[in-house]
Amino acid sequence: MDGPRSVLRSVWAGAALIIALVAIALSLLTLAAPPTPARPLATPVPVTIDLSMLITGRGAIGGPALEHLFNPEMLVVRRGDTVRLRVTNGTHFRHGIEIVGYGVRTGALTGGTQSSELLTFTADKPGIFEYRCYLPYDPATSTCAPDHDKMVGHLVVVEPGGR
Ligand SMILES: [Cu+2]
Repeated sequence: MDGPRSVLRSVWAGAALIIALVAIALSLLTLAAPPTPARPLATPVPVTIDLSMLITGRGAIGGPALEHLFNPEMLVVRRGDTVRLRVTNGTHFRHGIEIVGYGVRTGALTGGTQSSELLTFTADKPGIFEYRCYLPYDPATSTCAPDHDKMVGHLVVVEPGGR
């Protein structure tokens, strides 16, 4: 006894079944789709960076410094960058800085006058490079200080990808 109501119910049931099947098929397709590969980070374009460094002392405010240092004691740049490093001597003694392995150094920077020099180089070698004062301690000429051997810092040249 199929009355019009029963036919209508069958049609609705059929439609619901089809919708459910389509939904299941779509969700299966989504699950089966290969994951989108992570997009690699864009490699940074080499830039020119301006950095500043002060040769300074620590300890005894208003009196002679107890120790001398390069501030900052570590510089981090990317390989390929052009570095413009302004080095200023803020101490009372003569100092000079050289980046070992990079063949870069200032002249002797006179103490007491805040003399400075701009070093420009391309950071073309990755790795860690020491920078240090290359003028040995000589009290007779006010050159460097007794803690000369402690005046070291590091230039860190990282790969552009960030390793
Ligand atoms: Cu020195």
